[in-house]
Amino acid sequence: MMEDYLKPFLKKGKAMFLAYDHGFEHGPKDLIGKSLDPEYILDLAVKGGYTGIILQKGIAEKYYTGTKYQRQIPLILKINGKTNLCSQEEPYSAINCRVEYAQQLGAQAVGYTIYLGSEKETKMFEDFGRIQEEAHRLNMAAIAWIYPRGKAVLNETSSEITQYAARVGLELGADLIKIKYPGSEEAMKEAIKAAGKTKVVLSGGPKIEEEEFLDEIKKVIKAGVIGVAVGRNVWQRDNALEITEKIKKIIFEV
Ligand code: FBP
Repeated sequence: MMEDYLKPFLKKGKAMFLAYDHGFEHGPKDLIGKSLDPEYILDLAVKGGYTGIILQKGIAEKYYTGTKYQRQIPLILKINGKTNLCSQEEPYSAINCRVEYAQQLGAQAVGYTIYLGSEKETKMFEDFGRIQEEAHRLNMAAIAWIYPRGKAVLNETSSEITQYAARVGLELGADLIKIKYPGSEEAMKEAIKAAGKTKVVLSGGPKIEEEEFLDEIKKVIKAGVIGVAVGRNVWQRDNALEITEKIKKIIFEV
């Protein structure tokens, strides 16, 4: 029987997550202006009505667990991570937190990045295999970021490879996958088909023009994603709350 592990994170069956693990993945250079402060981001997530916040362990421990935020917004704890300082040719992102500890910190889901096509993909499949079973044992959702990457991957966002990523997410037992925009509504539709009963959210990407970004969200929602997990396109702007309202309208008012 399939449990509804995603329930705490959905509103009307839809998801709007604020991602904030970039200080680790890209360095503080991404955290422009006020976004360097985790409390600013948590306030934004609550005020904006996000249905989940994505944090790494240290930020959860110091700014979320046992605070008012824990009562206000559900947590997806990202349990692996890497910096962009080392070679990105065959990426692997190491686990830095146990699923059980994520639960102790108040998380109801864990997130794990798989670099599909990397020479180290087998290790990531093993990791995620264990993580998914442990998460479900603890009644938590297992969310996979699936990013095709490595020398064998010629185009990280082609329609074909995005469908492959989506299918691997289903076959590995992810409750939800976070994938990048494959360039069109049609391509996203195909990826969603390949994902079967595994739900799909859009991964935001680097900051682009507001109109272009909102248009991308409209297209993927039409294609059938249940929502978005965004970071830079929201909190790298001065009008973070305003753009949040626009995103919310697109996701929830269809
Ligand atoms: P964005 O909306 O800012 O793209 O965030 C999504 C995300 O997956 C983050 O969770 C992560 O830190 C980042 O993108 C990784 O990006 P990449 O590996 O493509 O550089």
